[in-house]
Amino acid sequence: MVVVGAGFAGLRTLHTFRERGLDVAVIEANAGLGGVWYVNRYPGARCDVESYDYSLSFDPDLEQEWRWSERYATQPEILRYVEHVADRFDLRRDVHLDTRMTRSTYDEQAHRWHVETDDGDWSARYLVMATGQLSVTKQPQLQGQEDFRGRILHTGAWPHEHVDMTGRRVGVIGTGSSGTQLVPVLAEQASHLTVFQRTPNYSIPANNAPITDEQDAEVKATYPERRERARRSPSGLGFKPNKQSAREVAEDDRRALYEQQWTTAGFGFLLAYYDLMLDERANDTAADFIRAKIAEKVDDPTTAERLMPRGYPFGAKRPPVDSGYFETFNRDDVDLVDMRETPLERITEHGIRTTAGEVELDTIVFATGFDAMTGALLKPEIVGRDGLTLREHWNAGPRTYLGVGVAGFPNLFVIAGPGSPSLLSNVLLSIEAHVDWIAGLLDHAAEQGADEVEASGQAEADWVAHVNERAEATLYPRAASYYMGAEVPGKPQVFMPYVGGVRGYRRVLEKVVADDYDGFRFTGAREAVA
Ligand code: NA7
Repeated sequence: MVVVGAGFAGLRTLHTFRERGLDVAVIEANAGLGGVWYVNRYPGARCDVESYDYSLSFDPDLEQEWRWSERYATQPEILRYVEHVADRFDLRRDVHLDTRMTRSTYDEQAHRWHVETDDGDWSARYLVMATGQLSVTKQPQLQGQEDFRGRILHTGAWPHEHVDMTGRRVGVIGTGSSGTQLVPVLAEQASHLTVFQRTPNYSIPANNAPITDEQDAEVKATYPERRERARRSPSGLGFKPNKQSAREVAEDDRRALYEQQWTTAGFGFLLAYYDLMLDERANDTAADFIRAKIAEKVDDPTTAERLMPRGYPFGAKRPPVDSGYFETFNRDDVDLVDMRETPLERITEHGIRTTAGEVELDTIVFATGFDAMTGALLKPEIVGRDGLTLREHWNAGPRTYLGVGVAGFPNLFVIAGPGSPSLLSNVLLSIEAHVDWIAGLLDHAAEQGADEVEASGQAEADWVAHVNERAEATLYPRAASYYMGAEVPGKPQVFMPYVGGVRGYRRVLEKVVADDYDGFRFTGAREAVA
């Protein structure tokens, strides 16, 4: 088996399949392990899922021995955890760093993948794409960029050496999760910070805090229950959905619940009422609450107004979970430029020019995000049956069966791919669920004497229709988001993740198993066996 990517998904795949006796090689383009956590080294980078949940669940000893220091772990701490996991399970010996897959071709006679890299070729029965959902950075090509005399950085490709921002005038373009995490920390370092905002965001406070020994002991005493709660929750975060509608409760009660969620729940605020992502008027109540919070936090009313998201539902773009983002705009050395009022005209030699004039800068940081979900899958060329490339197959948007398999691409599996809950969930839990499920699928193939497993075209078409139908019943498609493919000009606009939730999705997977992996075709070396 060749696995592409040595982040959490690739390492978990390696461990699981090696334990089952397969020869597994992981190829990784970066010089180190960790995937997104290897490259997103910008100041302030941290996870927006709680540490105890954003961790691997397959080994109880690992759970017990690792000590998280904060409720939301920083990037360096997560990377240390990845390194620990790699050492603990002796994973490094099968990881080939600094190796990029350039092309993979399916051999229909041999039922094998021929994998080409920039450091030699591989042949494997199975090809697993564990390339992540947010790993290809979106690098804007702004007019005049090449004229800028200072330094341009991207949050998702942050330099490994220390970047000293002391005394620098810094401009940040982008106010998604990365920008929102970066801004308060950069403001402490830079002599002056200017934030260029295109779309305001409904950011929720993280309420981050150190983890005490008592808290750690408490979680560790009941870890299996916590994991089970997460698996049974729609988000994979363990939050129990509130069965009430936001519209059916008295205003005071609603405000009290929002207030409580606001100060405790982080991402779980989105689940305060079951219909926040289903009903526009229910959603408005949460959006109004957040706008009022922004007004409370930001002293200058004009700046507060500019920071308030409007015109798209709360949650339809992934909400950032911040630590002091809005409050940062109360500093004298931080400015907000609203690019809707004063659009960016060009990058100049000395900074950024908008219609309101030039802002002089020493450093520009692009916090402009990623070519989400499909970027890394379509970067190399993947050639399936009859010479069809994945790019051709997906020219109108990604098509998968269950987010795992692709018709016409036998023995190719995607971990947490488009069509799975992936980015709408605790992705670590979704990754582990996929790896274990694929293990069961390949066991079934072995029992059948099959060496070729392929999603059928009909199963794929039905799943794509189901994913779209479920998304259309929600408010998710009502924003220009990366869920929709709206983040990259020219990308097909299709809703990519499955909105049915972790729990609902698990039921689907269980049903497919109960129906003898319905939707997959199992073929032996010579003949179809099922
Ligand atoms: P996001 O969430 O995609 O945010 C990117 C931000 O950059 C967003 O505010 C964009 O505005 C802005 N952007 C993108 N391109 C441009 C250009 N050309 N000009 C101006 N502004 C631009 O990426 P993040 O890295 O913050 O977060 C990704 C995920 O990482 C996050 O959801 C978590 O899961 C962790 P827009 O909204 O498109 O108007």
